[in-house]
Amino acid sequence: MFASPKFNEQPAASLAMPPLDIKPLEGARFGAEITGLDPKNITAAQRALIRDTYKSRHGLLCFSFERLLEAGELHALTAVFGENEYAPGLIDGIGKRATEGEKNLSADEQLAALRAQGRDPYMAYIGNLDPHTLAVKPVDEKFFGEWEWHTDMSYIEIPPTFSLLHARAIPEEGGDTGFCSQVLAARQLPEALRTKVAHLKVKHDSTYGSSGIARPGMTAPASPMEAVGYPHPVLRSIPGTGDEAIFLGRRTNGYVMGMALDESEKLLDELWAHATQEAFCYRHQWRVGQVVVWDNRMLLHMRYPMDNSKARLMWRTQTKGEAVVPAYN
Ligand SMILES: O=C(O)CCC(=O)C(=O)O
Ligand SMILES: [Fe+2]
Repeated sequence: MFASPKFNEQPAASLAMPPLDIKPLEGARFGAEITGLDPKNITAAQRALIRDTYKSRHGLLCFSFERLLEAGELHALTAVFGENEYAPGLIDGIGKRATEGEKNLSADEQLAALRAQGRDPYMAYIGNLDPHTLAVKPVDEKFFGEWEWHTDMSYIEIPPTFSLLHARAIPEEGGDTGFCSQVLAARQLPEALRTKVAHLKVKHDSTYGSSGIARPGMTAPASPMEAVGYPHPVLRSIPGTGDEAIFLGRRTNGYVMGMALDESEKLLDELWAHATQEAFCYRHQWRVGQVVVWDNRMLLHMRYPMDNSKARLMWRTQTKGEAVVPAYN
């Protein structure tokens, strides 16, 4: 079980800096809420404290701010966790396929084109408001429904480790974000199931975003076996903590490599039922201004439905990951 960390114990160096208030997230077996951070002036000692808290609280941190952040401030907070990764859907191969006119552009050329349009390639805007004018914009009805459990961008070889969501506009009700600890899920994996999956890989599909909307240039595969994605080990090891986590990506178009499709479907249903048990989950109700950071290696997340007459806008950044380490070779 997760030990309850002692939140009052701060390193001596912290006495010289503005104090951060750190407390466990209410109602969760993991996660901490941090207040008192000035994202324009993050000290080395605060950085170390944030990283320690993230580890002791198993990969989920909520920074509460009383105002909206500037893009540079969100990037400064992102830099505490790692190097920027491109937002999905902007660069070919990262949640996007080249359209006819764009074929053969290198990543650098695509980047230059985005910059020329004034687009920040590291920032994703997720919502039904125009990110610049804040005018309501038409979106697919699926946006308002339930978004499936997933880890971000796990259809690429080296998925981002951290994702940061910054709440710009949120409905009074609905649109919560769920998090589910895959470290807890791995600890409670029945032995027979562990033995069965220890050396297996699951392909994580890139066709659809988590709301079920097809990504730019993508069309439905004939079957999960043909889906475009990347195979990852079902059980991964997390460098730095030594923990093991279940790594499933998303259920839609998931495929256990080497199995007959019906066998794969059955095993995935069993794994998902285990991995998403209520006991491993926490449901976050947002306040405007908050930034929630999670470790995609340790946690699944999903979004609860919301009323289609309401507005919700998040900014999201993500950090470059490192090679996925299988728990068993
Ligand atoms: O908007 C949310 O609450 C979650 C969206 C999501 O899955 C993400 O930003 O990765
Ligand atoms: Fe996501």
